[in-house]
Amino acid sequence: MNPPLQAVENAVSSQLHPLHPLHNPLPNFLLLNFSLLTSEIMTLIQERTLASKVRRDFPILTQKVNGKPLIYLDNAATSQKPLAVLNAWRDYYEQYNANVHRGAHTLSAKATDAYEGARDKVAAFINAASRQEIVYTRNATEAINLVAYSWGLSNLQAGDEIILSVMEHHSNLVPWQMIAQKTGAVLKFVELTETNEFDLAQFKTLISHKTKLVSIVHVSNTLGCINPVKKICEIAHSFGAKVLIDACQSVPHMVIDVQAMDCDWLVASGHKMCAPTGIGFLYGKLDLLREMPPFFGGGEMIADVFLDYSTYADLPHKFEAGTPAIGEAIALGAAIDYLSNIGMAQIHACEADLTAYLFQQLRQIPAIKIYGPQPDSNGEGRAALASFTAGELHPQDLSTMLDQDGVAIRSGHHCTQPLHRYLNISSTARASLYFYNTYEEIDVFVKALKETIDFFS
Ligand code: C6P
Repeated sequence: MNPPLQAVENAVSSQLHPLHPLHNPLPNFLLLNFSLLTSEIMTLIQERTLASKVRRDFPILTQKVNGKPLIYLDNAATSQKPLAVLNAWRDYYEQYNANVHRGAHTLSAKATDAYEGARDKVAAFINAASRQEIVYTRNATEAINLVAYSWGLSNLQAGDEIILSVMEHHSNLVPWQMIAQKTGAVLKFVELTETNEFDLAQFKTLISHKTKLVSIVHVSNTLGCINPVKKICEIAHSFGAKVLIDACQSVPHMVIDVQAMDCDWLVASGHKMCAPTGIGFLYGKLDLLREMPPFFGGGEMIADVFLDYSTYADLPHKFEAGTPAIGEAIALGAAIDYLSNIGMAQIHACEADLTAYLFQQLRQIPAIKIYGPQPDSNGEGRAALASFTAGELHPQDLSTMLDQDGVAIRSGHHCTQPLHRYLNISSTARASLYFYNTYEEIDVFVKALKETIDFFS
C-alpha cells in the first residue's frame, strides 16, 4: 500500500474523519500534496464521511435556495426527512389508510399493527422496560403538558417546590407556571456556571424535601450544553422528588437509555429526529403512568362508558384519546429504523467531528461570541450547535443575509426568552448541525458569515 493510502487507512481505523483538520496531520499533508489524492484515497475518504452515505436519502437537500445550493443548518428547529420516512408515511395513505384499534377489517388490522409496531421501536430506541411506557403525543410540548396537568394537578399542593433551570425551553416553563398558579406550588431555578452550564452545586443547595419535581432539559437548544441528567435523577430521587427530562435535543443525536438514566418521564418530538411533525412521545415509568389520571377524555382511551361515568383503557391508550396521528407514528417508526441502521453512536461521533470543526472555524472570527460551553478537542462535551452574536449585528439581519447565500440558520430567542434575559441579550443567531451536514457546508456558512460581518462593519 502506498504511504498516503496507508495514512488514510490509519485515520479511518482510528475513527477520525480523514479530512478532519483538527484531529490528525493528514489534511495538511494531503492539501500540500494534491497529486497524492488518488482515486483510491478519495474513495476511502468518501466512505468515512457519513454525509456521503446518507445525503442521497434527503431529496430536499439537493435544491437551490436563492440560486445557491441549500445549506440547512437549522436542525435544532426541525430535521429533514429521509426517503425511507416519506415512503413509510405515503405507503400508509396509499395502501392501508384506516383507523386503528377499531375495525376488524384487514386495512384496520394492518394500520393497527404498524402503529403499535412503531411504539415497540420507540420503546427499544430509548431502552424503555415496557412498550406500555410509551405514550404518543403530538410533540414534546404536549407530552410535558400531559404530565403537568395529569400528575401535577393531582400531586402538587401549596408550598411544594418544582425545580427548573434558567435554560429551559418555554415548553418546559409555561406549563409549570400554569400548574404553579393553580396549585400554589413554588418554582425554583438552577442558574448557570461561568461556562454557561447547569450549576450542579447550586442545584444541590436548592433541592430539599419540599421539592416534588425536577424538570430539566437534557441538551439545551440554545447553549448546547449536555446536562448531567443521571446525577440530577440520583440527587432528586434521594429527596423523593420526581424527574422529567426534556430530551428534544438529545434523543435525535445520541444513545438514550431511560433505565440507566432512571428518569421518571422523558419527552421528545419526532420532527427533530427525521420523522414528520405532529408526532412525539412521552416515556413514563409504568407504575407512575398507572397512578396518573387521564389528560384528555374521549374515544380510544376508555374501557367502558356509561352515561355518568367511564372506566379507562390500560396503558398506554389511557392517554391517547381520539384518532391519533397514525401515518406520522408509523413514519416515526421508520425514522427510528433509519437512525438505528446508521447507529446512534456513529451519528454522535460524526456530529462531534463536525462540532470541533465548526467551533474551530467560528473562533477565528473575532466579532463572534458563542454562548454555551466549548467542545473538547474531539468535539465532545456539547451539542452540535452554536448560538452566537456578532458584535452589534442583529441576528435577524445576519440570518436574512445568510439566506441570500442559501444558508438556513435560526435567529431570535429560540423559545428560551428567560435564558436570553439571563445572558443580557435579546437574541442570538444559531447554526445547528445534523449527521448529513458536511465540512464543506460549514466552510460556506463561515465564509458567508465573515462576508456579512465585513459588509456591516
Ligand atoms: N425547539 C428550536 O428551534 P416541540 O415544539 O414540542 O416539538 O418542541 C419544543 C421543544 C422543547 N424542548 C426543547 C429543548 C426544544 O428544543 C424544543 C423545540 C425548537 O430550538 C423550536 S422552538
